[in-house]
Amino acid sequence: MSSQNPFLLSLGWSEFFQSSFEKCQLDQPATAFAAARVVGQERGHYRVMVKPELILEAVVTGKLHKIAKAGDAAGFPAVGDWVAITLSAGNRKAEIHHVLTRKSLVQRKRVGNKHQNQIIASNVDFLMIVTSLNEDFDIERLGRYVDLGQESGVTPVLLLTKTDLCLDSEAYITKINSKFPNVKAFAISDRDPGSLEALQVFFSRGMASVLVGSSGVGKSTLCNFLISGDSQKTSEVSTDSRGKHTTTARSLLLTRWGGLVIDTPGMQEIAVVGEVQAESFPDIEDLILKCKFTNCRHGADPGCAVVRALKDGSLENERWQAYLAR
Ligand SMILES: Nc1nc2c(ncn2[C@@H]2O[C@H](COP(=O)(O)OP(=O)(O)OP(=O)(O)O)[C@@H](O)[C@H]2O)c(=O)[nH]1
Ligand SMILES: [Mg+2]
Ligand SMILES: [Zn+2]
Repeated sequence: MSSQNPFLLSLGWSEFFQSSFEKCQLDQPATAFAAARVVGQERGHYRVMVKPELILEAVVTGKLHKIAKAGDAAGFPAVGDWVAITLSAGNRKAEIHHVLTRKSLVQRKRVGNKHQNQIIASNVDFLMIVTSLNEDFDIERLGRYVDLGQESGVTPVLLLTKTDLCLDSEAYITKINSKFPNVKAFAISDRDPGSLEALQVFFSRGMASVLVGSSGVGKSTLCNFLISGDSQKTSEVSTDSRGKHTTTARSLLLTRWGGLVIDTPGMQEIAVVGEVQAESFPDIEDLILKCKFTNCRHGADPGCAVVRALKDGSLENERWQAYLAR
């Protein structure tokens, strides 16, 4: 594994990750690891990029699962992570043995679970805080996102979308500049490609960004422009009952300028600290999959993984109640 591997370099590999990788390899000389980057994650299933155009389904090894489980959510791989893998199933699947040391980590507190934070993205340079210039605009919430970026070691950037629908974008910009003098802010619209070209510096080769913000503000629309017609996009969106395309999983994509971007689901999933928002429960959904019966009612049914987890304390009752009340 050479640090000069052009493919790895184009994906953001550096000496920093190389040395973490070498350490894993030294600790386990009998296993030949390859480096890969986590580009997708949904409910305990991962997708890792191993080579250009080669994305494999991946799971964590039992050993890593055990170690991660004993700590907090940060022990599990997240989108953006570099990982040490081996190939399995005739090179069609990957097993993740180690998460390489992270350069940065954006994470959130979970509603109803003090011990399990929610990882938004790892190893990114910019936290792109997306808000549309309408009902969604909430300067206090933007402030919490800015704080989150700063606490995570990631530079926050404000993207004000849908300027085409707003008569006084200038007023918003003035307000934002006075409230956040040290944060760069851009007014953009997907109807105005020129406004998007201004973002090139953040999405160039060697840079990685994560898009966060409420549902419907235009994160995926921006992503679409950034990846310009990459077919991966469509696999990441599902149509909900109202016929709305909404992002359901995090994914890392290569931009037209050679940088990387991570799209995330909107606020239904990402709860801002201090705000009680509906959120997803991937840990509980994973548990439910382990119940003996598919129609388990998570009460008196035998072999219930939820009841077991509540008993052994790995699932807090508070979090289970939050799930039930969602
Ligand atoms: N007028 C206008 N509409 C836009 C703009 N950007 C996005 N939209 C529209 O806003 C709607 C929501 O956009 P998405 O990109 O799916 O929003 P999202 O932030 O990814 O939403 P979630 O995946 O649910 O978090 C779509 O109908 C877009 O066409 C814009 O600049 N101007
Ligand atoms: Mg989306
Ligand atoms: Zn059950």
